[in-house]
Amino acid sequence: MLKNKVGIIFGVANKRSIAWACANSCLENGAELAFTYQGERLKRNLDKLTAGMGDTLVIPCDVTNQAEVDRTFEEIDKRYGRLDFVIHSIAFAPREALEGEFLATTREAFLTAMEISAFSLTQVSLAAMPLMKDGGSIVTMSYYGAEKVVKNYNVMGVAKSALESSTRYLANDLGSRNIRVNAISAGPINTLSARGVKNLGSFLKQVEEKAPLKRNVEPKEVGDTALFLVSDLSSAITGETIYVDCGYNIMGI
Ligand code: 1JT
Repeated sequence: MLKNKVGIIFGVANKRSIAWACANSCLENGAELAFTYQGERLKRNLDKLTAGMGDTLVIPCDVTNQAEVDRTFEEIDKRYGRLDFVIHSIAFAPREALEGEFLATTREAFLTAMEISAFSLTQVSLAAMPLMKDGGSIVTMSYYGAEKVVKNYNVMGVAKSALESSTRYLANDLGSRNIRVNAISAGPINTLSARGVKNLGSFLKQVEEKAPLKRNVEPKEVGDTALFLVSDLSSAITGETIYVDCGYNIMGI
């Protein structure tokens, strides 16, 4: 499905990352992939995960550093001279901001969450654009807290709202180049990021009880949706937020 397509994946921290599930779905379908990481510790994880994959591009990219973002796409240009898709699976907010009242969010926490979790999609899309010569597809990850109040999600919910809105504005700007931009709103998954979250267990249990499918989402199901969105099967879908949440979001009481 992705034969002869080149993609780059932002946000693999370890084997449980949503980004890694996306990578596996894409690799099983013939894609050529490059990866970025933030920080030396995460480089070692990524080196281990990509060890069996031959000569894979693994590039440092802290999105708060514009020079690293520019260099990332220069490396892609040097190696492949083109790019077909981007999977953006990065977010951050200081731990203290993800508990207690949203009201107590500091300026610094707010700006950090917005910069890393929302602005980075625009930044990466602009840098990817010139390499997407035959059109392309950009996919990002959101969460239900963008749309409804979820206890403790706080400033991340505000950042995810901005991310989903950015998805629509970018889809409009890039549509004439046949570049599509979509978000996946995944149900809660027990990843490294989510592990710091108070009461994640109770959220997982709530989904099992309330979601139409009576279970939680598997990372592979998010990966397979990303595969669909970066493939030509979704050629008329852009600016959307697609829920991959076992139906949780459709339920009222
Ligand atoms: C971040 C973190 C972004 C955790 C995230 C996230 N998007 C989803 N999750 C999982 C989650 C988090 C909370 C939650 C439910 C699910 C942590 C690091 C910063 C970025 O609230 C109940 C808080």
